Order: sequence, then C-alpha cells, then structure tokens
Amino acid sequence: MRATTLATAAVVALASHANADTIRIDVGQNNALAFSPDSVTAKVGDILDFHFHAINHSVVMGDFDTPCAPAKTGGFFSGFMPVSGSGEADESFQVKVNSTDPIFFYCAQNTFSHCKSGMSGVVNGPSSGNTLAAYQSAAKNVKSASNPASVFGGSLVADASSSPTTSAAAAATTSCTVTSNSGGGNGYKRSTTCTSGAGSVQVSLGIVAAFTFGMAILMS
Ligand SMILES: *[C@@H]1O[C@H](CO)[C@@H](O)[C@H](O)[C@H]1NC(C)=O
Ligand SMILES: *[C@@H]1O[C@H](CO)[C@@H](O)[C@H](O)[C@H]1NC(C)=O
Ligand SMILES: [Cu+2]
Repeated sequence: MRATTLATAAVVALASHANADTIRIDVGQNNALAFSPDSVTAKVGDILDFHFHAINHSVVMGDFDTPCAPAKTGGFFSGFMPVSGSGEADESFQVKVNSTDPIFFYCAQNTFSHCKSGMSGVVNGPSSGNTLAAYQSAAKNVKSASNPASVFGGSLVADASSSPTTSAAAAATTSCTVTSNSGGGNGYKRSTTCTSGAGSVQVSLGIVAAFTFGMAILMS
C-alpha cells in the first residue's frame, strides 16, 4: 500500500516534469569571478541549479536597469556560500523558471567587487538591447553590490558533487529546504530541514524528544 502510494507519487512527479531540464550553473569555478555558463536558455518549469565554488559567492536575481542590486519584485537570493579549500559548497541553490522573460543574476560578494568585475549572468537574454554585455558594462560604474536580507526564491539542495562526507547516493536523495533565516550584520544564519529516504536525523530527534517528555512526566 505504502509502496504503491510512493510509486504513484513518483509517476506523477515524473509526468509533470517530463520536459523540465535542470540547468547547472557553476559559480566561481576555477577561482574565476564568473558564472559558467553565464548565459543560458531556459523554458518554463526548468530548474536553474547553482553550484558554489570557493571562496564565498552568492547568487541574487537583479533587474537590468539596476546592476548589482536585487530585483524590485520577486527574485531570489541564495545567501553567501563560503567554501574553504577546494570543492563545492554542501548545497546547491535551485530556482524554478516561471517565464521566458530575461532573468539577470549576479554575485553580491563585495570583497574584490565580484558584480562590478563582471560576475553576473542572464537567463533568456536578448541578443541586442538589454544584453548581458550591457549589464556587465553598467555594473562597472556601481559602487558596491547589495543583497536581500535573507535567503528566498529557491531551495538549498544537498550537492552530490561536493566533497562528500556522506555517500553520493545518500546525498543525491537528500533534499533540504530553508525554513528560517535571519540576517544580522554581515552574517547569515540558515536553518534547513532535510528529508531523505532514511530520514534518520529527524526521526531520532523525535524519539529523543518523546523520551525526554516521557521522563519529565515520570519524574514530576
Ligand atoms: C518561480 O516561482 C517560485 C514559486 O513561487 C519561486 O520560488 C521562484 O523564485 C520563482 N522563480 C523566479 C526566477 O522568480
Ligand atoms: C561570506 O561573505 C559574506 C558577505 O561579504 C560575509 O558576510 C560572510 O562573513 C562571509 N563568510 C565567510 C565564512 O567568510
Ligand atoms: Cu562571487
């Protein structure tokens, strides 16, 4: 019964994403202050999958008219994703594409002026007029980049290609969602909820909580 329900859910999920592609975009790969690729074509339903490399990058959706500043309506922000050493951050940031309108995005790291230095990209950018080249050129005149106060507009998902402490298979089936954020000063605290096939963390926490609660009753 349970297996049937799960199988049905999987079929429904596959059917509704039959044409959707996941588009990988590397952020700061090989120490470049760049997104690679920095120009992609996507259709409605596709997922932009940002993978963060050293040292400390982010991705923010912006507007063409105001380079290196967050979009005035909607948008997304991954938070800063520090990576010590080499490799990738533990989580990638996935954003769903909801229209084929151009989406400009940039990195908000001001140490070494990432956005100003050309660390930006576009989804479905036009070939003339409001191009990525024009955005990057205008970005050179911006004093500093800014970012939203908290992570939003996408999901942080366990990155199977980061240097793993868990098995690749486990990482691939684990999905983490941001549940709360607080931006204070320069720091960003993230609280994530992760679900996986095993679900061991949450289950065991639940047992500990129930046990503690039971003990409290017994001892009162
Ligand atoms: C698309 O819609 C989802 C759900 O409302 C939102 O989280 C996401 O940020 C949107 N994508 C873009 C590129 O704005
Ligand atoms: C990453 O960069 C952000 C923004 O500059 C900063 O607030 C944060 O402290 C940095 N994190 C680390 C670990 O350096
Ligand atoms: Cu950057």
